[in-house]
Amino acid sequence: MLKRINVISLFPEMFEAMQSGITGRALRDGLISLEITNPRDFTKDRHKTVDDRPYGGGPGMLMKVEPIKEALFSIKESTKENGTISNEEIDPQKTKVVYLSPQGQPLTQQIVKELSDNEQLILLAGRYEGVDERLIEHYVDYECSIGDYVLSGGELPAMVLIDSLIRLIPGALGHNESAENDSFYSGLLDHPHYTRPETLIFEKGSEVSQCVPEVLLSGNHKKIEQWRLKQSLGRTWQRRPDLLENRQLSEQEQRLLQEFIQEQNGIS
Ligand code: 9WO
Repeated sequence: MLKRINVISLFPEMFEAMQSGITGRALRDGLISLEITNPRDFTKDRHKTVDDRPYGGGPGMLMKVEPIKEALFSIKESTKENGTISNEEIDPQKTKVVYLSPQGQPLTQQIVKELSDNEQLILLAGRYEGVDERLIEHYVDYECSIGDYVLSGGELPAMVLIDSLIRLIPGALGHNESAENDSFYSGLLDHPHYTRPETLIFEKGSEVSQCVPEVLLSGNHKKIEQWRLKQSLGRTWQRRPDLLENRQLSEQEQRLLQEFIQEQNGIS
């Protein structure tokens, strides 16, 4: 069970964004603690230097090794002394250091679940062109990517990971936001959603109007549940067929998907 998330970042202010919404409530309720450590606070020169030149030359800089090392040590020391906010101890065997980078393993809901089995995660958010490889080899347990694009640093990916981790903590979501209903919980994409009004007219004076699917107004909860599952299966088949390759479909699911495909052929 995850109790403490530490982040090593040169831009601690960015993590104030976590104080909003579901993550903010979970932090205020003390379900988990989030602390940011700035390597700049561990520099020893009067210019507080946090970058250094790469061996081999070329443009760009790397993060200076010493301040990251010191930041990591200080987190490990404070964990020994304090454990969590509620003074429970943290098992050092259940601590992982995670580096966010485009070279890492792709992040999935399954990986988020596995990472949430630790008691403490220390996330390293890189800047510039990254960190010295030996630092990764020696301290980092898991290197993880949130997608195939380059950003200016690991902070946003770290926040993506933190958000997905906090959603899994019991009590972090209200009854109306249960994790079981989340897209990907069942390995499928979400079904479409509708709210009031029952008929939407997008252009004034136009005949073109959009209605809510009949079944959702029927009050027949069994039928509604079946329709939603069918839509989930159909959309996954249309948009992300790769997700179905790694998932066995039950007899009912196969039948619903066949119906979806049939109905679809009727339309186009
Ligand atoms: C910057 C750069 C500039 C010139 C030539 C090569 C270069 N590579 C990089 C680079 O990859 N910078 C990274 C910036 C270093 C590690 C932190 N940064 C980062 C992390 N960008 N994107 C991520 C990231 C992390 C997780 N998932 C997706 C993207």
